Amino acid sequence: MDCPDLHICALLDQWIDAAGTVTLTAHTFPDGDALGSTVALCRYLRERRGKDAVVILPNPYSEDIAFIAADTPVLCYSKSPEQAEAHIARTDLVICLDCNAFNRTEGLQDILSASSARKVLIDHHLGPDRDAFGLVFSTPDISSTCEHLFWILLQMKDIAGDAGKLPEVARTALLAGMTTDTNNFANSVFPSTFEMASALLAAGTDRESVLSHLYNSYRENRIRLIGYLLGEKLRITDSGAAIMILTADEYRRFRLREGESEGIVNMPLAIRRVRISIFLKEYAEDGNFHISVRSKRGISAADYAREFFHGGGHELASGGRLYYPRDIAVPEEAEAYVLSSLEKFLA
Ligand SMILES: [Mn+2]
Repeated sequence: MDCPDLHICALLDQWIDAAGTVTLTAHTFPDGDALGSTVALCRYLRERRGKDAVVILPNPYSEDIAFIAADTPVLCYSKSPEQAEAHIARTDLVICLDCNAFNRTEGLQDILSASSARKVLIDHHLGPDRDAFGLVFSTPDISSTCEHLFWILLQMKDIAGDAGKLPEVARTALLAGMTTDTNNFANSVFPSTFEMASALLAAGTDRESVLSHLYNSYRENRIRLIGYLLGEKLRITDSGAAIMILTADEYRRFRLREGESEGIVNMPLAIRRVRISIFLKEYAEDGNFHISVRSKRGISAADYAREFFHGGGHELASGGRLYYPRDIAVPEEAEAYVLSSLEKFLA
């Protein structure tokens, strides 16, 4: 892999040396890559550099990925705001991972923006908010933030290219985050992604355990939900768009927990004639719809999410929101909105 910019790696090394207390943060509704990258960097900073480093996430992550955190100190701002604010108040260095701007950190946005600490961005989404950070590591040409962080960590003086010097929990977290963002090597995979995996395996990281946690540890509810959605709810348009809408009512009926509908949006892409897949989840807490979009090569999920759902993300994997009454008058109009947006977009 082309090394990340050596000059800014050296600066990051110096900024870490100069810091006593560090805050690691990531985007709202943290996924495996967000949790994996913050946990990995936290463990490195604590175990190798002796820093008072804490992961502070906007809200809780799902149980499916809890194994990644192991015994790392992780605070959820929505659950323990006082503790989180106290740590940020004494923080010298804020590192924002898998998140291109503080406005994706929900309640943390104002506190982080106002903090006088030095700020670093490590990410792989399009459109980083460069002005908000003193150091920016940003490239979309990489599998995941975990991979990006891996190559940056190898440039640190004490690691010097030897993945075996990374703490074990950090190595596992990096492998897990990359695995979730690539759907286990199915998308966004670069030659460097295999190199990273190879180096982590050579260092003794237990991939079978990671895979077992990620793919063979679901609750029965999720699998029953998949059967229901694919059997009863999936609609495929003549233009090759797959649409699934999960209502707040169904969410309750299946007793789902946060994150348990994650990844279902990918499934209709297995159908030959499907070119783009849209998954809407009515979110009971704010009443709006959370949208996930996945597409096959040649169709931009990012453009679609940006144009119609106040969102964005990666070329083939992105997300957004559908608000009412701003975008639609009542929740029941969601499907009609999606159908008309698709007609415009695929025309
Ligand atoms: Mn990511």
